[in-house]
Amino acid sequence: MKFWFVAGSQHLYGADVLETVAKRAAEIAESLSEATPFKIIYKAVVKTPDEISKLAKDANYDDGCAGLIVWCHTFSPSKMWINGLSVLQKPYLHLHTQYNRSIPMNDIDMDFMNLNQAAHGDREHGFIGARLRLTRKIVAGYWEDAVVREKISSWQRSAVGFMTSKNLKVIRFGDNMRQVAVTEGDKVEAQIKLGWQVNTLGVGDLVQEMNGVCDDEIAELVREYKEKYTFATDDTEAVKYQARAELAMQKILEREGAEAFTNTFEDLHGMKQLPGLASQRLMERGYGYGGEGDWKVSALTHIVKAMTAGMNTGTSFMEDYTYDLEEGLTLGAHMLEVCPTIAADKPRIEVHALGIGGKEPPARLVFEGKVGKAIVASLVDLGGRMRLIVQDVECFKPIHEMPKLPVARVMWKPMPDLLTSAHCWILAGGAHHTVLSYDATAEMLEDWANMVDIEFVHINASTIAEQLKKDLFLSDLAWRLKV
Ligand SMILES: [Mn+2]
Repeated sequence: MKFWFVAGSQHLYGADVLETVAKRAAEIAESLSEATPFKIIYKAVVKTPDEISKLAKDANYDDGCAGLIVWCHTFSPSKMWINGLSVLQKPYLHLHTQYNRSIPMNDIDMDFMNLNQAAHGDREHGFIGARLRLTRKIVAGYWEDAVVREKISSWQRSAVGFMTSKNLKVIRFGDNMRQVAVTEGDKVEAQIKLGWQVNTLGVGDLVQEMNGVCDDEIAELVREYKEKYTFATDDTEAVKYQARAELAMQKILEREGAEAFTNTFEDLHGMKQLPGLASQRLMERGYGYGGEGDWKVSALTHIVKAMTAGMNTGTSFMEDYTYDLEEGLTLGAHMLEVCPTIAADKPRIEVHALGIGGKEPPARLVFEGKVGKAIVASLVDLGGRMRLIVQDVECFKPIHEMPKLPVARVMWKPMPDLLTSAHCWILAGGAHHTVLSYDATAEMLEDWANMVDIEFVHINASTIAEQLKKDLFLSDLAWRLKV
C-alpha cells in the first residue's frame, strides 16, 4: 500500500514558484515516507480543476493507493477542488504545515510571503473540506516534528484498515450460537458500509475438506507445533485432529480468498472437537476469528491485525469473562480461542474436556497474556447503523496463579475503573466479544470509523457515565438525521 502526496496550488504564481513548490513537496514526501510505516510518493502540484479531478479518479482506480496527503504550500482556490473531492473514494489527510519552521525576520520580503502561504492557503482548503462534509484527517504541525509523523503513521494504518475492510471476505463455518442477539447483524448493511462479504459454508463442507487432508500434512504440522509450543499432553490424537481442522480451514479460506472466519460449538455436526488450537493458529497467522458465529468481531480482528502489521505486540479475539470486583479487574479469555500473538511466554498445548457442547476434549494453546497498555473494541449493529466502541485498558500480570484454568487468559484494568467502564460499556451496548490489541490505538480506530462512516464511542480515563449518556442520546439523534 502507498500514499500519494499532493501539493495544491494555481498558475497565478508563475513557473519559478511552482517549480520550488514541487521540489519542496517532493522533499517533504520523501522525508515523511522514511518516517512512516508505508511509502509516501510525491505525486503532483495540482493547479487546475481538471488536474484535481483526474487525480481523484486515478486514486480511486489504483488499488495500490491507500489515500491522499494534501498540503497547500501556496493558495489553491477551493472551487477547483469541488468536482475532484466529490468523487474521491480514498482516505484523505490534510497536512497543514509549512516548509520553514520560523519566519526569517531579517530577510522576509513579499516574494517569501507569496511563496509560503499555507497559513491561509490551507484555510481555504479546510473550508471546502468542511463545506463538502468531507471525511478527512487534519494534521497540523511542522513536518519534521515527531508528533506530526506519528499522527500521519497512525492515519496510514487506519487507511490500510479501510482498504482491508473494503476487500474483506468472511467465511462463517455454520451459523451463530442460537438465541444470541449481539452476534447477529445486517450483513447487507455491513457490506454496503464496510465492504465485508460475509457468507456461510456448511459445517459438512468443512468436514469433507478435513477428510481429504492427508496424514503427511498432519505429521508435518504437528512437528511445527512441537517446535513452537510446549507439548503438555499425551493425547496426540486430539492434537492431530486440530491439525487436520487447521489445514482444512486454511485450504478453504485460501480457495475463497477469505481472511476471517467464524465457528460455534453449537454447529459442529460431523466434527469431533470444537476447533480450538486450529482457530488459535489461524488467528496467529493474521486471520480474523469470532467465536459463536460472531462475524463482526471476526472481521474486526482481521482489520486490526492488518492495520497494525509489523508492530508485533499482539491482537486477539477476546471476551470479558469474569471479574475480580475486589481488585477492579476483568479476566478476559474464551472457551479456547485466544490468539497466541498476545502470549507473554511460550504457549502450552493442552487437552481438556469442555463443560458445554458435548464434543470430545479439544486441544488448545494455554498461556498468560502480555503486560501493557491495550484497547478492547466492539462493533455492534444498532439497527440501520453500526457503532464502534473502544475501551482503554491496562493489562496486568495475573495477581494469583490460576493452576486449574485450562484456557489462555489475560487480566486487565479498564479505564477509568472497572465499575464506571462496565456501566458505560453496557450503556453503549458493547458486546461481550471484543478485539483486544496492544498495538492499535483509539485514535487509529476512530479514524477508521470516520472513514467507513460509522459512530465511534471511546471509554477512557476521563469518561464520566452521566456525560456519556447525554453524548449517546445526542449522537443517536444526529445519526438518525444523517441517514
Ligand atoms: Mn463467546
